Amino acid sequence: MKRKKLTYLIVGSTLIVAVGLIYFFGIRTGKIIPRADVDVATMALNPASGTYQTGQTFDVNIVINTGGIATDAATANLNFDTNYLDVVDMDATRTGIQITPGTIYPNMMTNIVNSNRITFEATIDLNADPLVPFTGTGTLATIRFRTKQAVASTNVTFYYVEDSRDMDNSQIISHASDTILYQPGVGTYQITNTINLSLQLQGNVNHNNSATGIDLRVYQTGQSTIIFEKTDISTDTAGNAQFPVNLAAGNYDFWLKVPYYLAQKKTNIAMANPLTLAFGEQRAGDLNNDNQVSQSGDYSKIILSWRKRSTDAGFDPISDVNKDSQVNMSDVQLLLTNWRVRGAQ
Ligand SMILES: [Ca+2]
Ligand SMILES: [Ca+2]
Ligand SMILES: [Ca+2]
Repeated sequence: MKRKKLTYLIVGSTLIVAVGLIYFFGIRTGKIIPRADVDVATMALNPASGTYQTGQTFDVNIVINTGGIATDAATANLNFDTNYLDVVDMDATRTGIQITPGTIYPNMMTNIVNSNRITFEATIDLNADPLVPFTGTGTLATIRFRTKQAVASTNVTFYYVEDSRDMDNSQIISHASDTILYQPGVGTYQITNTINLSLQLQGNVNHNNSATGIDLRVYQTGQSTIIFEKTDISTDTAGNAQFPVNLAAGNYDFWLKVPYYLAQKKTNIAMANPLTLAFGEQRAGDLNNDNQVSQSGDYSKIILSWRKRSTDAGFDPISDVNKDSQVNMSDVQLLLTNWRVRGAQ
């Protein structure tokens, strides 16, 4: 039994050494392609994310990393959403839309944008002798996008089926003629519009139109469902505020409530970039923020701080309706200009 075991051991070891030697010399003579040619290369978009204004252009590089493997060719097939993005033609001498070639594969084979599909294919210089493969990281090509309308996110994706040599596929081909691309990356981009908002605070004797905690609600025109809301808007002393929104092209109603003032609404406003929303004078006196000026909660609040100055204990700045640092008849008079008025719903 012992002898039998020893025989097995010797035969087994010999086989392992033999296979190892065959494999080693196979690689040396080029008859065996090393298994290093697995799917290790990457293709990605740089930048892979970003926020851009409507109507703006931005460049995205298609970046290849061969994973240390010598390569001869690469094909990128990308899809994008034509509702939000266009590709800018970078070659006026050729019909159709072209992107900008990189330099890592100098022999461009295909460069065309059809509808929502970008196809770019290039190889190493096939006339070179010997051939010079590309190894490393570099830009295959650069896409210039132009944004069309605002959206929270829109994707640019590589069409990719592992190991498929189909022309529609994204691939990197090694010098040993293997497909070596591993799952490529996705680009995700946000497109925004800028709103330039302005307002004045009624009766403010200091002409200081700073307001904080302003609530802006946006509806599709004529609808009652809030599709966008921002509750933390602050204006500067001139009453101006600027902020981005993700509102697609279309018409909207804008409802605005400055704390302690009656709400206002602007209806059927076409989206633009930038969009100017001049709300004008905000009517004072809604001291309890129920969007109407009345006895309970508004007038009654003024009485609690009656004749107090800002330096007095118990002075309530909200009751100082005209912002002159004291609560008196002037505040009541200003409040009475909006007596029983309700703000926009
Ligand atoms: Ca062209
Ligand atoms: Ca009120
Ligand atoms: Ca006052």
